[in-house]
Amino acid sequence: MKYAIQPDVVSAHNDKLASDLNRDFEVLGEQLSRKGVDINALTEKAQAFDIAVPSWGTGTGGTRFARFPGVGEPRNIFEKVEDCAVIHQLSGCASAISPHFPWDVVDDFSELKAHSDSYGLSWSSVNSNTFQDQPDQAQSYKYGSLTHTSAAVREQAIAHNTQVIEWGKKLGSDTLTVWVGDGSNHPGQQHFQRAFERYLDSAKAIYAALPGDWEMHLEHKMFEPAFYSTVIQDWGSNILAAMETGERCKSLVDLGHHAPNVNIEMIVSRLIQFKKLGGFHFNDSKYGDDDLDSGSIHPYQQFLIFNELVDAEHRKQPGFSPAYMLDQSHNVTDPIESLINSAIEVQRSYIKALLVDRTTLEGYQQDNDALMASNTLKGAFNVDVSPILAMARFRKNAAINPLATYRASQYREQAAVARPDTGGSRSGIV
Ligand code: LRH
Ligand code: MN
Ligand code: MN
Repeated sequence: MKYAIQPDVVSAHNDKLASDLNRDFEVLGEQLSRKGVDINALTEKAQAFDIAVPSWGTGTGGTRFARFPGVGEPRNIFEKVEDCAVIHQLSGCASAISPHFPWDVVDDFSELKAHSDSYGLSWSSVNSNTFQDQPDQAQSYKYGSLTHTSAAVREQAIAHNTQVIEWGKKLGSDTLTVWVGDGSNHPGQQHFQRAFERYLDSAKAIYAALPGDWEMHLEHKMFEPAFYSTVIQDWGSNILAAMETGERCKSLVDLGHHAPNVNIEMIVSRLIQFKKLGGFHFNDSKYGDDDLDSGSIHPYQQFLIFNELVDAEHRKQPGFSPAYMLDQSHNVTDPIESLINSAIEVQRSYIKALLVDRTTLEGYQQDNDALMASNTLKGAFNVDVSPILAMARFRKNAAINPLATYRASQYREQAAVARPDTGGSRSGIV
């Protein structure tokens, strides 16, 4: 097994912090035991938690106006894997990578797989891209892809998706995620029903190429790049498409893809109820599809989403196994730092949601005691579970303080030397 950062850098840092952590863990353990909660059981849950990292998140993002790359950014998928290895080594909770094609150019898949295997990383969902034109492509996606009025364009977009499935098989993935920007910019430009019918036909054609043990996840987004209407604009269109397409076709919730103030946790509940929750793209948002760091703006919303997820886990809801992934764009931070921080912030929401006393909450719901029901959730949210998260990392030989360890390792400074002509992977529009 290879390490992106020398293990003695991590252990030297951990040695300095271990005794303080043990004391904090003991104090929290005592507080929780008074509430009948076993801190070690929670720590095991934290150790088992894992969230995938998007390959495109390892480079600086940018906006429609500018991109300000940092130094030593990965120039290809092999270097992105190395950065993902850092994220997992220090956070202990991000062992899978989600690639995006053709942003990730791969000549030799077995070489890439051997590279990721050497770091103990695996591959989660594979993403197709029919929202941009590639230099060598015959048909343009200017007016859509899977929903285009021209059959030739739709066929090209379907063929790309089936190609992505083939590539995913070589990496050991088991999920295809499809997001299209198809829609219109002017009222009247597109016939709503016909466009949706074309989408369903295309989705069914892709689904027919899906291996029997794979899932297909459809991702909705309200607007952008289409600014008047988007074909898969909301969870309603999404679940309808997933239901029409097939049992293993499910909806994916990207937190930034909804209208402001929408109750995302209730959408999650509905999708769970109908066995259609495929997975998540975690990020945070203030205005639109901002792709800000997870939990940086609305940590309580993220907790309430996990409250629904833990509730489903608790009730052993049939068909419940959502895939967790980050989908962020980092404009002003070191992407490795943001991704480490965000993975831990999502893990934090999960552990806090596990603290909710479900029997007590159910009693308050039954008695219509709104205030105490709300306080039951707030009580769990207000617990600082940092010692549990740090202990989970320590027990997995990850870093007690990941960011301090990362900075001490000088990984970025070394990458700046090793990767002089830094690239970048993500355009401003997504
Ligand atoms: C679209 C999106 C989708 C894309 C990614 C790059 O806004 O969230 O998941 O694949 O960004
Ligand atoms: Mn997304
Ligand atoms: Mn997005």
